Amino acid sequence: MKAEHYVGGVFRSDGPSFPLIAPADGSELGTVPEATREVVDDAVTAAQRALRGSWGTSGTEERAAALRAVADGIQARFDEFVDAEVADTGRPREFARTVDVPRAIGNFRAYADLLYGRPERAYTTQVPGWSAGAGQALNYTVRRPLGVVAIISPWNLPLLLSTWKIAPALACGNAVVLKPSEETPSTATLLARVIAGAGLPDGAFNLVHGHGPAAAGEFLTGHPGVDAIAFTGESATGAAIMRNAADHVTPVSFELGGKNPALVFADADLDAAVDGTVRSSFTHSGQICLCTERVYVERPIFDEFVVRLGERASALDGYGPMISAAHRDKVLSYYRIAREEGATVVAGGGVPAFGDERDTGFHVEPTVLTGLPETARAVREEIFGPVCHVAPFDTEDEALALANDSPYGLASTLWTRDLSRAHRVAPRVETGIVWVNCWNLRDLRTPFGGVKASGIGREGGEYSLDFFSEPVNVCIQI
Ligand code: NAD
Ligand code: 6OD
Repeated sequence: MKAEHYVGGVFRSDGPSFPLIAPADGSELGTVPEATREVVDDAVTAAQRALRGSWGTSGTEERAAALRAVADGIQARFDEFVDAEVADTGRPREFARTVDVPRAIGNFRAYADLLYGRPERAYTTQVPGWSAGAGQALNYTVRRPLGVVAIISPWNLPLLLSTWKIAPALACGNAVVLKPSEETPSTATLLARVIAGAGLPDGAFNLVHGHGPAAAGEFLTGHPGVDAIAFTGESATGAAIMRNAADHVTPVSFELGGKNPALVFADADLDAAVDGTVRSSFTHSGQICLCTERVYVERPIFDEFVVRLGERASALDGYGPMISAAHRDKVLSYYRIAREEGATVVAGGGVPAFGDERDTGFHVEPTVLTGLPETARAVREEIFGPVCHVAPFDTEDEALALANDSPYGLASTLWTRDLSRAHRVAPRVETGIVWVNCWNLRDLRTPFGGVKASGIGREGGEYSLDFFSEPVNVCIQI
């Protein structure tokens, strides 16, 4: 797959480029064009032109049909999307086949359904009103697109997370400029090919590749022609984007980092809690923002839980690599820091030796740690690798205090058979999502997002439609 920009309906790859490295074995997959300021300007101008043209006056049915055509187009090239995501990320093929590509299709279908199902909710609501001293009035609300939306996406779920924003942005009638992660450009390029064949007017969707700081990402998020920014990535990057966007007071929707806690109560189904924690800590080698990195276990079952989790982590195989050599080194540096801070390494803690081509890739071992104080860097900072620290607690209040003592607040997981406890504890955990006896069970209509340093705003269903459109009050005196 050759990475290309897609600007105003034209594919191009002019200008400088950089190599794309396969994390599975360190080989070079190809090159990626680096968008200059001029390419970014062209993309924003093309988006503005689309809004002044037929896209700007498109109706909900037309847009829903366009979203369905994109979903069908991804479905028709399903295996190409799987191949591209596997090559860029090194993830297990099964993960791309069952998660990434089906969810991308689902993202477009979900927003097409929302438009068809409740067009009046997405675009108008009627409120008969009374205006004091001026007689009766009819007030109604029109939902208007924001304009040109910049979407900046990360490398960990490249297609899933970019389409999670592109679909609602287009559904609301915005024009999009996407800048995917420099590490994972391929499925975005393939998506542009699908969109090019799906009947959207030129400029409604644009794609520019490149890096973030002092490059395409910064050019785009500081661009005066950009009307809104939807970003997923690290919290520090979110802060940099906010500073850059401040001059133009550009609205932002942010999905940021996490240091997600799991609380395992002594009354939990232990098999389910161990299984669930293996999934929540080690899926995609811990490179999902929702992954658990802090596990708090009620003391009577602490020892057994640690032994069982350690055994399961040591037995894992078939897992994928870290996205890059730099990220592998970051994760390994936390393994070292944890040891220096006094951790007991129950499982993993190093680099696996496979005896095949994976040994030149960027793999690290699934790792279980215990024995660290809550002040330790390995307990407080997001590592974004296959690692969790397990600590004991004695009371429900202590468990909550431990879970909430974090600058982050994305997702948490509770394991308990006591329904009253689940209802009592869930609203007191300071995270945007609380899973009870499950993890990452998704309904695309529910509010998705984090509190504290984990984000601003919510995505999903009507929450995304609310961000990507502006309510305008129309007041008619009767
Ligand atoms: P990152 O912040 O390094 O990069 C994300 C994107 O931002 C990339 O496209 C990058 O090029 C761009 N970027 C970087 N600096 C920029 C700048 N100054 N201006 C504009 N754009 C810039 O994140 P990553 O390493 O790709 O992804 C991992 C991080 O993302 C983790 O912290 C993870 O928790 C977070 N994440 C959060 C969610 C969520 O839903 N909350 C989902 C996935 C990932
Ligand atoms: O499932 C989703 O909608 C979603 N946004 C997942 C994010 C995962 C973070 O890596």
